[in-house]
Amino acid sequence: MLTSTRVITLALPILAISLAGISASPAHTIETTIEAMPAGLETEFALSALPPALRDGAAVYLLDPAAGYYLAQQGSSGLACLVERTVWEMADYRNDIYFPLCYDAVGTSTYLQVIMDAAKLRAEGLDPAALKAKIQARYDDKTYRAPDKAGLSYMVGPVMRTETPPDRKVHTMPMPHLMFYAPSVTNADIGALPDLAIPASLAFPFIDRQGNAEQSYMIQMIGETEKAKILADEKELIDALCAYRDVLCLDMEH
Ligand SMILES: [Cu+2]
Repeated sequence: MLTSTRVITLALPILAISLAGISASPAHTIETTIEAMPAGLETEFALSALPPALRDGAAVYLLDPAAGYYLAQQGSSGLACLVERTVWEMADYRNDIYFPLCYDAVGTSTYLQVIMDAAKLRAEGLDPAALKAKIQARYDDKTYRAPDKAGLSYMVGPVMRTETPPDRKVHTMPMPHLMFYAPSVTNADIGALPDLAIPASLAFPFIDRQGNAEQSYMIQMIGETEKAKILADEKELIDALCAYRDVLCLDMEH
């Protein structure tokens, strides 16, 4: 993820706009307060990150923006899912980041814990730069560690809105993929040559370093045929997300 200085750089323009009595267009207003999603929709969205056959056994965490994530549905398989709204390594609090993801048991006690702590620290009022520094410090002092065995995170849902290819800007798109834990592995290690602007270069495994070496993942995109099936099977959810908030519509560029 790229570090963004959006919050700081936009503070003055937003002030100037509001003084002039003109409301900024939604695309350019950076709201930092998160609104809770309807629980049913958030649950379905979170579980959409898993293949259908694995959903019944998964735990689901929902976000109370004022407090953090809470366990809404007990699981039995060790898998746990949520809709991530705060990306600590972005150092930017937006209210329009939404991506569902699930972790296996070792990922839940490590990476997912970091995601949940980030939401709680945001709720407690820590600013985004301080959040990033705090999470990194916890990795540095080994409070947080990468999982001690291999595993994966499922992100095979039909809709995600966060920084994505081709330009690491925020887009709403279907990009179903799997993320295998690969702490400290680099693209050079596996001979991969990903270029975010060239989709074909992302069709085979590459490393995405998400904030630090510990949070490096080997990404495997889901193929076009399977992706088309996911989009068809999840049409109801796709429509419900779009009806809920226009930034979540797949056919609109925001
Ligand atoms: Cu991912």
